[in-house]
Amino acid sequence: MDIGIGTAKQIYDIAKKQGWIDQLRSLFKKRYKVLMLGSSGVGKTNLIQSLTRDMPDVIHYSTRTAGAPASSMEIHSIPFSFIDTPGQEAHESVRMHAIRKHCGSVDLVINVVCYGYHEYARGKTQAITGDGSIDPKYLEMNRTREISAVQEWNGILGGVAPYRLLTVIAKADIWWHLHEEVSFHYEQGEYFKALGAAKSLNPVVTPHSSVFHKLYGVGPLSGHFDEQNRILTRANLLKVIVELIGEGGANV
Ligand SMILES: Nc1nc2c(ncn2[C@@H]2O[C@H](COP(=O)(O)OP(=O)(O)OP(=O)(O)O)[C@@H](O)[C@H]2O)c(=O)[nH]1
Ligand SMILES: [Mg+2]
Repeated sequence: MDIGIGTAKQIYDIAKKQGWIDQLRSLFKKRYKVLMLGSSGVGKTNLIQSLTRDMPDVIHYSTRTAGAPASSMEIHSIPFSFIDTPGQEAHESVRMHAIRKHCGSVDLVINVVCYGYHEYARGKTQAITGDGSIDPKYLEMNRTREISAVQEWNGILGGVAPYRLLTVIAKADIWWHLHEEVSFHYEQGEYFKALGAAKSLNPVVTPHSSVFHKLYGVGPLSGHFDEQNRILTRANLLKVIVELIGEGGANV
């Protein structure tokens, strides 16, 4: 039952007088829930950290996510809870449990991808060729993994739903010189076509960079992505999150 405006005003006045107005405000403020998905090594955890920290530390491969921790934060005074998930194939049961647990109460799904520039505990010799460049076959293999990752959850979270899908292409500091090709892949190309039921969540695609970091500490950075780009893409990401939060998909 909604309380009337008159009653709400009286409660507000009493709380103000008695000095518990801040507690009252936070009690009535909804904390929006964002579910973070994406295969291992794409940058989900660093991305959550980058929302409240200017430049988070690079995450060492030995400390990848194992559970489904929640981080509380405010963006433009709006309270959020970001649920991180573990992307590693071995953690499938933890991930699926988190998806099923939160699917009825989520306000936004953020799906993190990085055009194949995944970084794992192992894989450096496969990723980096003798001349220090990144092997295109490694990237292709990981792009296939990104598609498999979507197909794990699109049947549960896709379809008509009261939340939207935001695809964040992380690691722009590495792939920015391929901007058009990368955007096409996620907005209209192979990846978009594989979204299946998740297409009804009316996906929005946006680039991001949490840290400047060479792949496996060796691969080249884009050379076309500077500090200004980082600030602008980050500001845009925050804006899109606030705009999409609590919005329904295409048919709601
Ligand atoms: N260059 C670059 N590296 C990044 C970026 N974001 C994350 N990384 C690095 O990529 C690696 C993986 O990042 P994580 O945030 O741990 O990836 P994750 O998606 O949480 O992986 P799981 O916990 O296994 O699911 C780490 O070494 C990060 O520091 C980025 O924007 N740019
Ligand atoms: Mg993680």
